[in-house]
Amino acid sequence: MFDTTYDDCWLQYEPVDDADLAAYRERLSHAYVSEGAPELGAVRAELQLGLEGMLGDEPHFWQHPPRSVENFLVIGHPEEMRPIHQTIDPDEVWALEDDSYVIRTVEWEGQECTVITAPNDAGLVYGTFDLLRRVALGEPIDDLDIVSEPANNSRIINHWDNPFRRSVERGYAGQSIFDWERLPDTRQRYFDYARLLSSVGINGVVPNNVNTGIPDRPTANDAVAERAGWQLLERENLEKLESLASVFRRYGIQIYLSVNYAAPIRLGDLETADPHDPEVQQWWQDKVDEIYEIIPDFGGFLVKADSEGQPGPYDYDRSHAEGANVLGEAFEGHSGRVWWRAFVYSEHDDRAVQAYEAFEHIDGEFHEKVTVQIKNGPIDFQQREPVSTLFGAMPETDLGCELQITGEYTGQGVHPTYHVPMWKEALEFDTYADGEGTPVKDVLAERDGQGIAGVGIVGEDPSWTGNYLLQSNLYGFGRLCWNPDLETEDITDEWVRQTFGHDDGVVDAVSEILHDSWQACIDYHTGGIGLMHMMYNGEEALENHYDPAPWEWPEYIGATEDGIGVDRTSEGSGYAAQYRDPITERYDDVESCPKELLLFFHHLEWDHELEDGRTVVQTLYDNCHAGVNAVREMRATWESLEGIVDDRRYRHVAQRFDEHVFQAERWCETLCVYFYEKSEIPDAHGRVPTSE
Ligand code: GCW
Repeated sequence: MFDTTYDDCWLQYEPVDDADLAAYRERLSHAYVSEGAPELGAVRAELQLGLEGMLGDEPHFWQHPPRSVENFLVIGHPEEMRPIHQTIDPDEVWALEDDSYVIRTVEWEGQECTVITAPNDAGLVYGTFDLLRRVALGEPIDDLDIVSEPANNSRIINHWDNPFRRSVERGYAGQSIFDWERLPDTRQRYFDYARLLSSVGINGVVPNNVNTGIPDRPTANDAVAERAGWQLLERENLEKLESLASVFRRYGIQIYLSVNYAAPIRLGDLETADPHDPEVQQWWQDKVDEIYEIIPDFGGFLVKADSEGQPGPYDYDRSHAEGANVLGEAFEGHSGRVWWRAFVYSEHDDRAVQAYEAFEHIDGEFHEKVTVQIKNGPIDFQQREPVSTLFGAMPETDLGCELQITGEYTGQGVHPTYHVPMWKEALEFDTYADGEGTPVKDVLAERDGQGIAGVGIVGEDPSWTGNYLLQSNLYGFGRLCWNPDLETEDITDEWVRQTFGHDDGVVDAVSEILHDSWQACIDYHTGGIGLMHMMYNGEEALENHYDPAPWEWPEYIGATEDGIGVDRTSEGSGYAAQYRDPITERYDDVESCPKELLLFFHHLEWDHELEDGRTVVQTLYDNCHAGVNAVREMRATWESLEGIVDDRRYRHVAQRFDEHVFQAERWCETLCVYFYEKSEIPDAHGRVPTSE
């Protein structure tokens, strides 16, 4: 089943430790698995693959409970098999959220069974992956009592893949894996991708870019150039989409589509896409009904409207609620919904304030089939941002959080920047939406129409993610969506062990690299006290947002001769005032504003002294250099694994570390020289060149 031209990621299924083999074999050699739904085929296939790899043999599958053995595995719905409903109260299982599962060791008629049961088919797949993960991690499975419910109802990957041309906007791992020319023919890679996602609990995939109308780079092939994402709503393409859906469905994952707001004009020959126009409403209704005839479990639409050149309701002087609701209404009576992005901004003195200005006042006006999808921060997936004010400002609206798994601003496919700690910080942030103790993760988990979306990272590269170490972000994203209470260190440990094995030296070294990577990334890209958005922005899609260019967008950093930072306090651009108290107060006051966000909220003199006695500019110099040193240490740590980690992955990562060190040095030098030229204050340690 494995195609050797690409990596197995964390589903390596390496043989377990000899000492544990007998215990696992005893419980897992015989399996009695329900039949019927496509998901159940996935359960069997995964058990075969996983157990053959880890225990040396695939299990024997029975079509009734095997009575001659002492132990067996049972997987099925609460009421369909005696070893399940005679040992576990079905009502306990039916009461669980969709996709949940129970794994329990039970005694049944003198035999011991490991039962996996769930309220829906997908839960059985997730439960199977959970059990296999325990084996891969070397954990005991002889006395299990697990009830696992996903905290977030929707756990979705947003691909920014451009169909037909197969490029990926902000993708750093090669071409898109989705081959629309050949669909409805499927590829093994779709199955393996679905397995990776399902193994960490993902339940939705949007396979096309939110930019449905803009090619991200020219192509020589006109036939390809003419076609774009908005055309996926055409019948012929919907049939191709059903083929993809049929693969993902086996793994409990629903397929969605990014759609263009002007689709009624582009595809439907209408003259307007005005949401108040009855013909427009009818057009969307007919289109959605048509989709459900073809794809009965369709997940819904994702929409980028009035943003970066995409059409939207503002074209007709309508609000985003009016714009979204015409789509939402079309989903009445269907299972899916509309994910409407809040990423809306235009020429403005401070971009940070804009999403709130566009959305906060229409809280409560959205149709129940609409979710407003908000990026974690107010700018754009920067190395570190404060948490978006909108999470605490729209109690009457279903909200989704958008995170970026791909590393657009965090070193792209080269720097192994681990995003899990950044996401934890965002999810744990207390919004005070319902008084103290209302973190973002609780706001999101509160209602069914909500959840977390992550901008995808995979491509055709054999590593899937451009750098083997970056697989950790896809893994961690899924695990956190399922359970945002997991600790970063535990997610890391799980990922490293499944990916590189249990050698203590390897586990420690790789974990250390990942845990140091985010702070290092912040330091050399920003100086660590709240600056951001200092990257190159050329026409070349592949090089964009990678190199340093602090002079390009002065409004984001507010650098002047006397100081640096942007006044976003209540007296300044007003961004801080969009939070609830006491957050506003905390950020407004330079004394209580957390140091890591200081220059995001305040414009301070270059020689303003911080708590530790160092000036602003000296702190920037020091942090930039600390970032470079950290990257050098990360590289040295990786190099200590030569000959221990397999050569293929070792060399791939080592080469990227050489590039990473080079790039971190370049960022550090470029930023420091810029700060020096603006401030004319030399580095106290003489590291920054002071003459041309
Ligand atoms: O981060 C910016 C990216 C764009 C992206 C946009 C968005 C898909 O630079 O490439 O477009 O955000 O989120 O819509």
